[in-house]
Amino acid sequence: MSDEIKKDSYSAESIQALEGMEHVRKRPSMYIGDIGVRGLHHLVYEVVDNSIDEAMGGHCDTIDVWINEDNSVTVKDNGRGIPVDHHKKEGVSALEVVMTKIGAGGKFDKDSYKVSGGLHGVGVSVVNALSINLKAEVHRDGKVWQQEYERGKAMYPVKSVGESKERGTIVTFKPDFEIFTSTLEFSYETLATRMRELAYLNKKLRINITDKRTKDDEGNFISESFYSEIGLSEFVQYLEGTREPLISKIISMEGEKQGVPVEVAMTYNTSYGENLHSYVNNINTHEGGTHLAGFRRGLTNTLKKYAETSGQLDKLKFEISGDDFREGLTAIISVKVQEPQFEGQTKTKLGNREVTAAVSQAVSDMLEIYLEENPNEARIIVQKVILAATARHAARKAREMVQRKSVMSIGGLPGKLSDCSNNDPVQSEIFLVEGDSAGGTAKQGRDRNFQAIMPLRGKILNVEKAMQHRVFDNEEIRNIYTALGVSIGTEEDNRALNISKLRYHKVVIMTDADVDGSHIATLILTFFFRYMRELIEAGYVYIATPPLYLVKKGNKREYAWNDQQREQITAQMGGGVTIQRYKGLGEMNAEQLWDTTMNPEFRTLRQITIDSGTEADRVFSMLMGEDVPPRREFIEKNAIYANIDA
Ligand code: 0RA
Repeated sequence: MSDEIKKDSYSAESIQALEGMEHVRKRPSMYIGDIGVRGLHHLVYEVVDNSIDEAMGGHCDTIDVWINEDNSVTVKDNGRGIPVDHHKKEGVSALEVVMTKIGAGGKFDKDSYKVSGGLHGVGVSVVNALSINLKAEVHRDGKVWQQEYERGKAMYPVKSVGESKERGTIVTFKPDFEIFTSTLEFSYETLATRMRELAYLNKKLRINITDKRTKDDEGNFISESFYSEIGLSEFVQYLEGTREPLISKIISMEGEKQGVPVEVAMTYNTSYGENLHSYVNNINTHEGGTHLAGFRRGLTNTLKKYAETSGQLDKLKFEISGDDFREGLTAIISVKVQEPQFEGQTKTKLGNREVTAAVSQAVSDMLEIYLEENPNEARIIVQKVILAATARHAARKAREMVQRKSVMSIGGLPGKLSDCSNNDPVQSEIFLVEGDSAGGTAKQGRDRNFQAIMPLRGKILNVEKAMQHRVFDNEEIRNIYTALGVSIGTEEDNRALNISKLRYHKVVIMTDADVDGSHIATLILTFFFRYMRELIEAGYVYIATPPLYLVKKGNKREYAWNDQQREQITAQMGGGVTIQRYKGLGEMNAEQLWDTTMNPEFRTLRQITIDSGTEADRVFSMLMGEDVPPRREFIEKNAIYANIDA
């Protein structure tokens, strides 16, 4: 009798839990953003976040991540282990509550220091709901406890399956094919990049990642171990990569202001770009927010005051603007906020008002001391600021030219552009083609109704190495602005890009399928990344993929995009084939180019996405910066796409 009552209450609880879980399965995007590659990888971040919380509380120093052979993922930590004791209110074990109740998380643990993220922090139960199966294993109190679930439903109550002297939690889950219909394949690169980032953001925490699907030349699984003894300043060092430093040591500080823990690391290099990366509770806030505003304010105020009192500005004939203080700056700002409010289009903009003053004060305090103690570095930085202000003066004029030109762009399109007849941007495509001859072929092969062609002459300007006014002076680049219908805002609105008049929703980079072509594609991508990042973020930028081979036998012809396909086709045709290796787009005739690369029915376009802003930044600066050998090697090995996650 009492048994039955117990059973009833158990199932009543389960039903309640299930409702929440059903909602997750019905509207997964509400919980994890989307159900594509991004959402898929998000599941891993969610599980790892729980272990990170445990580490932030000082209970755990190692996290292991495995991508298993069957594309399931295992996350293990050496924390306290999720409690398995009976949860009075819910009537089941605490572990089951954490795993099956939406929003339960670790909330019943009031002692631990926890901060929840934007998209992250939805709870491991969400991962459970979206997994075809999940196994939780807890080592605690001398025992191994275990529970398994299918699509979020517990298969049995928590049971003890052995003894253990260790402590910790191991979660293995396999995403559900019913939910993730486009892909179930985890990218090692994507996960490793995030684990590296997390290791830098959480110093003294070791994070290991292993891909059990692939072995290296020596027969070992692909694997990396990330660990940072000092945290953010090592992260800045890593991001700086091959850039030429202006000052010898990275400036770093750590402190707490008004209850907000603030960590900053920064340095200056000889480039003209600004690389600010900000994090709230380990989440990259791409859209910035109040903490970034605080950093800017602290930096500008302190540097300005120092420069003025030092007398170095006395001969300057114009005002220094905020931008000038950030030219050649690389900085990471990491704050922890108890109840973060995330705003903006991608919910990656911090809204908490109180954070601005906290960060600004922390940065001012730190910088004041640094400048006093390091007069040589201080002088170098101020000189750089003055140089930036001078160049900005010149750049303004060049930019105003672009603005004027794009304003008159009706009828004023570049002469080299072969436009399409359709003027609905949603349906229109523009191909940026390497070289005039390939441009000619593309022009013949295209569907002129919705496809525009714009040939680009040879290697376009490397914007990574050029000062801003040179970029806006460059004819090819001005043509791209005008052809796309994109204009640049004024100094006052921070030069925000205006893409409301964008004339094509597909901007396709089409280059030869060789190293030179890769290099040119990288140059163009670098331009988009540095000057039209909004276009990439909106998903408008693509790379065309021309075939590498034409396999012929009699009147049979088939194209191959890689060596494996070529072998397959050769075998299918029964050998005795002629193989043509396309060295460039120019070797194809118009019809071939249409069939293989431009016809929406048969082509493959690779959409460019930015997985990790920090990593993309590092890769572009490495690819396009001063140091040539690593660039060549990287392009040859990866044909550029590997780390840009096309
Ligand atoms: C709440 C309480 C306690 C541990 C955890 C949560 C915990 C959760 C996760 C998720 C992944 N790994 C984890 N490790 C621990 C323990 C409270 C105690 O032992 O006093």
